Amino acid sequence: MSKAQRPKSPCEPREPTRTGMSKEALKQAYIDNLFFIQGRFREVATPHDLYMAAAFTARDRLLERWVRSAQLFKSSHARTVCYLSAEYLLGPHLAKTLINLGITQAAREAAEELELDFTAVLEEEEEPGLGNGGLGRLAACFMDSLATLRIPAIGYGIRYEFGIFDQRIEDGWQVEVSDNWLRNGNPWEIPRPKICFPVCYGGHTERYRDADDQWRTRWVPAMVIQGMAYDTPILGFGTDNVNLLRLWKSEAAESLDFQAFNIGDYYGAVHAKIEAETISKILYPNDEPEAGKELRLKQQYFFVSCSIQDMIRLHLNTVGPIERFDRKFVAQLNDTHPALAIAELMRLLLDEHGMDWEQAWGITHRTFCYTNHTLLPEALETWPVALLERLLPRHLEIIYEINQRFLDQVRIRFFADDARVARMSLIGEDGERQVRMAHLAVVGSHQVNGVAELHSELVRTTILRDFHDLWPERFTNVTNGVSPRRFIMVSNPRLGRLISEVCGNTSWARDLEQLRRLEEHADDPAFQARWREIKSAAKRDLADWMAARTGVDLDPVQLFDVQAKRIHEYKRQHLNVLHIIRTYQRIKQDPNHDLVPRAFIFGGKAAPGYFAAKLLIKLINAVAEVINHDPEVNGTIRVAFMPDFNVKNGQRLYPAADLSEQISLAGKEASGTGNMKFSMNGALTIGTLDGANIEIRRAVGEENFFLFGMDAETVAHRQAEGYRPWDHYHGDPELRADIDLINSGLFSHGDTSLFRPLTDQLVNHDPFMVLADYRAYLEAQEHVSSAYRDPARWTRMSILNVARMGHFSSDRAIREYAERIWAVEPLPVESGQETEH
Ligand code: CR6
Repeated sequence: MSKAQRPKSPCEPREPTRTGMSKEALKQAYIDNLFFIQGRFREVATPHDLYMAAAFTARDRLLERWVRSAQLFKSSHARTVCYLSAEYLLGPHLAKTLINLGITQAAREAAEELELDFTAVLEEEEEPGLGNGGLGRLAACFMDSLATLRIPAIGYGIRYEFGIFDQRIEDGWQVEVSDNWLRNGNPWEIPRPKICFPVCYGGHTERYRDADDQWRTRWVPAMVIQGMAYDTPILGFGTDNVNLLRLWKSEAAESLDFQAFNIGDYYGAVHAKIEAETISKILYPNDEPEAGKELRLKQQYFFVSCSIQDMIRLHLNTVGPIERFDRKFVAQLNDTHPALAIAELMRLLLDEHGMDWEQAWGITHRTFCYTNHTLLPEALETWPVALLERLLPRHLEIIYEINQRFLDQVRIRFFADDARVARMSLIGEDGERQVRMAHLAVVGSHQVNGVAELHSELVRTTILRDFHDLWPERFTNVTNGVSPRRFIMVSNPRLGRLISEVCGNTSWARDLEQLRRLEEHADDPAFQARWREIKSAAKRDLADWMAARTGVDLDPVQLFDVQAKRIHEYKRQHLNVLHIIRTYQRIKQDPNHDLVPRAFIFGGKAAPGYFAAKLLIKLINAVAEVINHDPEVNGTIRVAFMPDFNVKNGQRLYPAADLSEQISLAGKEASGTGNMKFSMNGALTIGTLDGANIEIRRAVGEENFFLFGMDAETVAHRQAEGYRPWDHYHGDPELRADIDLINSGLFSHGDTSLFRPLTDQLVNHDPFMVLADYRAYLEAQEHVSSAYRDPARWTRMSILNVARMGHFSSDRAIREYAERIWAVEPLPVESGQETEH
């Protein structure tokens, strides 16, 4: 009798079926979860039922570790990081959770024995799109790394009912479809009906004398709603540490409902409920002016108020007293969206806990840190004073007081410098009076960081220069990173397996510097052949997917040239299009022109209200239509637009890319993280000296990176002296021919006006200096082509790119935050059962 068949003796330790990690336990758990949670059995289960059963099976194992983590964190009084972010772009949970649990192989085998298509089960998951782009994805990578590094942390955010819209392409135009991601239920979250907090809006403030005869302020709000917690456990890789992502959903405060019902105002009660629920209804797309978006401000306050109240509750339940709050928690503001947390913590300490200003300010200031993610003036948040006064009158008073005390400091330090005082004030006085959220965030934080070296430098020397003059020690840099679990292991399992083979095991995935060991194989022809086969396989997968979704045939022999990121003028997708048009014209002029065959692949969403970006999508698709159907091109080049670029689709793109387009105007992209994801998957970069490109180039070696274009300093000079795109248009016949071809109507069925807004903007204004970098870009693309003609050379460069990307793990970034900014230590949870790690 084999070991598996032998009945267990009652004294032999049994593997718990509900949370066991063996294939047998997983099979049983799977069937149980299909039946006991969903009332389904194999014969009638839909693909979604099958996915849910798998998700519950993984979740049970998360919860078991979560309880152990929570108990340890509570008893040890560990210092905890609270990451405050309005966005989390998590991506699908299932595959990542299995990897982090170390049971991917066992789960696959269990599925096969149950005659399930494991890949189809994974595909069934709809991702939570609770973010716009890089910033939200960064928050998700950071949550993954915090758990992997065993640092106690809570991520706080909003449980949007509708995340970022789904993108469809119709007649070449972007069409937005609402993202009803909760429609079929969310197996990864646990609702916490008992963890809810009141959130107030409107009304007025009153002065009164307290029991000790001290003057105090009280806020008499006009409206109260409540926020309820939904918790998602986040497990680290190769550890049993589980952290919490706590997202708030808005709802009507029950007492109010009943009150209205009692006095007979049934419709009023229903109305209040709808109004309350609206607050966490929808994620706002960025790249659109916030002006007048009152609901957005309500959202921001909603989630920070719930989060700060929750932190205080947790603190008082464990260590207390309130005076030691900042020893228990450090709170990171992910951009200025949560900056009202500073005023909210002050309010609670002053008005609810009776503290005096100095003490409350000391705690607040020691609690918060702020990350800036943009230099673009239109993305720097400000809120009209009048709106704050109406919605959050007490917070405005507090902001005024913070400002007054702060400006007194400025006046002492910089005597009689009124211009400086006006520049630094938390209140902008030009035009309608505005609260400058970045200034509030800097004044209320003890550390401020940018997200790449160049960006941090520009933060210090441009937008926050005055603040840097005052408090140089407050400013620092932490270059972004991405999770190698998500962006290698989950996205590119073939590459992951090869790396594990070279490194001997999977520990590289939490110690990414081990990728260096690939270097010794960079010139080995056999290894190179395997490397190329992995890339080709990913290209075939992508080609199949694209053919099925878009009808465009891509040939894996072509160089896959990919630009996938939000569509924005500063990212210069139009520069890429001009190169495509140039290539097309060369083919037309000389069909025998010896070209490296290329597939130009784009992906990205445009903000629904950003016309220029939407027109760019139309242009890409219009150019694709003409080129892909031109018999003279004969498939040498192809242009394709991947619809609905999100984490899941990104996972199809990164492994398949040969070339990564990182071509923003220098000084505009704070960091970029797509640049890291591509390079980690063996794509070479064509890029400017912008954001983290600079550090990536330094890491992988200048000879393994296709650099072009002006640097940030040159850009600043040229703009200062008066940049005239017109001169480039007239001075460069090829450039002129490319732009004229767009204007000719060739790509728009003869309509010569369709793309005029775009070409006129380029020729007359060109704020992102596309024309100035055009020629350098074409030259760099020539270098790309000649390198690609030499497969041994290209493969070597590709291997070296991956080998040298260790620095860009989000684990490294989190280690820097932990050591330099947060002063937190790992707290390992005792390991339970054996896994694949
Ligand atoms: N849009 C930056 O533009 C950066 C991420 C994360 C961005 C991008 O360069 O990599 O943040 N900024 O730091 C904002 O969202 C404000 C982004 O994603």
